[in-house]
Amino acid sequence: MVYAVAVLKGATSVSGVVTLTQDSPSSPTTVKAVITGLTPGKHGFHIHEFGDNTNGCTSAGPHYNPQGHPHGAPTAEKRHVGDLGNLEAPEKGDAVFEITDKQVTLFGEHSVIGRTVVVHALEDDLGLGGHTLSVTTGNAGDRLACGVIGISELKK
Ligand SMILES: [Cu+2]
Ligand SMILES: [Zn+2]
Repeated sequence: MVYAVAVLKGATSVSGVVTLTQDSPSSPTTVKAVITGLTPGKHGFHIHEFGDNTNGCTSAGPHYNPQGHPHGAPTAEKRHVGDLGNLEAPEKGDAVFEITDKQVTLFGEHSVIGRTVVVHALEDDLGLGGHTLSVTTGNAGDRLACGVIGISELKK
C-alpha cells in the first residue's frame, strides 16, 4: 500500500489537499481532493509532468504523458496518464472529488510521485472542444493552484 499527498497552493486564494492511495502495482489508484476557493462550476484537474514549482505552477510542465497519447477524458483508453478530467465546485463550499483510476500509479517507472497536481480556472473540454489547445490541455485555462505529490505516512 502506498499513500501520497499533494498540498495545493498558488497565486490565487484557491488551495486544497489531494490524496492518492494504491494497494499494489496491479490495483487502481484512488485520488481524492478537497479544494477551497474555486468559482462554482467545472475546473480542469490534472497531474503535470514535473514536480517543479520554481516558477509557480507553470514550471510543472505539460500533462504527464509517458505514452505520447493525445489529451482525453479520464474514461478514455488513450489519454495522458495525468488526465483526471474535471472537479466541480458547488455554489457554496468546497469542491470534493474522487476517482478510482487504472492509469495513475504510485509504483515503478511511471509513478506520479514527485509530479504536480494542478487545478485550472476553466473546464477541461476532455479533448473535444475543437480548440487548438483541446488535444494538449483540454483548453482548461490558467493554473490556479498546484502541489507536488509526495509520499505520505500510512493512515492511522
Ligand atoms: Cu492541468
Ligand atoms: Zn492531458
